[in-house]
Amino acid sequence: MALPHMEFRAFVQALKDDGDLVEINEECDPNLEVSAIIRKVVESDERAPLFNNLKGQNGNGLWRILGAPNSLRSDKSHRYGRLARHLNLPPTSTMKQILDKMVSAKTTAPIPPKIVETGPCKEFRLTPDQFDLNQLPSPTLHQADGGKYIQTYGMFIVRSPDGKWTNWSIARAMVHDKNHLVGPVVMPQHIGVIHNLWKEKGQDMPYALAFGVPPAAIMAASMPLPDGLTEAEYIGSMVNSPLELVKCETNDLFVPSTSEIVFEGTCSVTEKASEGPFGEMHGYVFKGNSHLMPVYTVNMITHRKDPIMPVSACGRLTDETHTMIGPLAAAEIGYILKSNGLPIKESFSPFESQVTWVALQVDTEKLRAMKTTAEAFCRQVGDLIFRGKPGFLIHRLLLVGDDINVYDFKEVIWAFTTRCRPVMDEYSYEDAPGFPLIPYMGHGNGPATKGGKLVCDCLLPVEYTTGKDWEAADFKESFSPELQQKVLGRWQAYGF
Ligand code: 4VP
Repeated sequence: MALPHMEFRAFVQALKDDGDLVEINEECDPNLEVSAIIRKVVESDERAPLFNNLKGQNGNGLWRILGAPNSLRSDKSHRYGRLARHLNLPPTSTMKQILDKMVSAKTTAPIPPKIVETGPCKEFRLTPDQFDLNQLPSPTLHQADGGKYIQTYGMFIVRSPDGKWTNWSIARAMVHDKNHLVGPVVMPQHIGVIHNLWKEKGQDMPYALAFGVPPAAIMAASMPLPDGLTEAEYIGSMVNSPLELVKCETNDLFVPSTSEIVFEGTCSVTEKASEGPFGEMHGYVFKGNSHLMPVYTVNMITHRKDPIMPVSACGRLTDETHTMIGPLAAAEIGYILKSNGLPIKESFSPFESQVTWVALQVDTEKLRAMKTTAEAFCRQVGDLIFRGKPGFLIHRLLLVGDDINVYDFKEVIWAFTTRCRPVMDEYSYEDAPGFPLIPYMGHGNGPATKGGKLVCDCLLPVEYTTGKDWEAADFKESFSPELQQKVLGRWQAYGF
């Protein structure tokens, strides 16, 4: 078996070996019961549940379900162990080590995938007369959802009509009828960009939807990489070996050979159906909130033996929409700023902001050497990020000094509340594209798709000129190292 980051089945085994899996052999109902369990799991950083016995499985089951595939662990020393296992990193890795790995492929040569003749994903093959998506254990994830959200952690594979760009991404989709899905295919997401290219040609867009793909692949599929970049090659470079892909049965797309389940078909450029509502990443499901979205026809399903369908029951903290979407956007944002010569050291999206913020740690020595002004610097940052796709989901960029660890929300919120003067130190972007899924956008007072964005300057003016002129009123900065050592050395003797 391949290493866990290269094969989903090996990843599930790695979680088991780590003591990070609960195998549930009792029958569970994919209609809400499975999701209620996953929700309890992610809200308490519990071990990932593997549902081996889904109601309706006998005869119609087809798949098992792995819930919470990339959520947090409660053991602080392995907090990001599930993310680390996606990338072949030690389970004790820090978020910085994980994000550094994700951007490592920026500076190495792309490694194209290797095409193989066949693979485990071809073990079983079902034509439309042999399946009914409504009869299969497609999960209902929140009671107000508009359908069965079968697609929350699978990877869509689409290609531009000229064949030059193959995009891998996650986008949600629900069951429409026995052989159709429906889901948002929207700008500026790359699946929306490529769908528009097919629409211009007047042809439906071929797609593959691969569930249980190599974990390294799903990480890259969740990162807002540049337009035109083919994720498969980026991942090859990131893991330093080519990914093995096999051709679909009914179109010319290629899927990871070890995928658990593959749907193949076309996404219509003309036919739409009602989609939503769906309990989303910000923690809400707005009742009755449905929209017309493109319909996907499923022409073929292939799968492994006893396949495992990964499911993200997203909502309130902390699930895959937080552990992946925010940090991976932050990594890309940090990379863009650095490669434009700006003195940014670290970049992270605090979960506590429901991943609507990105905190940027500034190298203030380099900032001072720039001899810039607060306004000019903040505008440089905002213009680069809020006008581009990687900043689409983010509504607040916080600039903080070197003394603030951006991976620690307690530090970020301290800097924000004490150093950023409301209004005067905030630079607004009312014309930038906005993320309609955030409740204050889509269900707020202003336009749903525009504005509501700020750069918040949490640097005090001296940090731009002469440097920090304060000491934190805390244990680390307000007492000499000798006194700190003395206190720590005698801590138990004091009676603590
Ligand atoms: C349109 C983007 C988008 C991003 C994350 C998510 O959970 C839903 C939609």
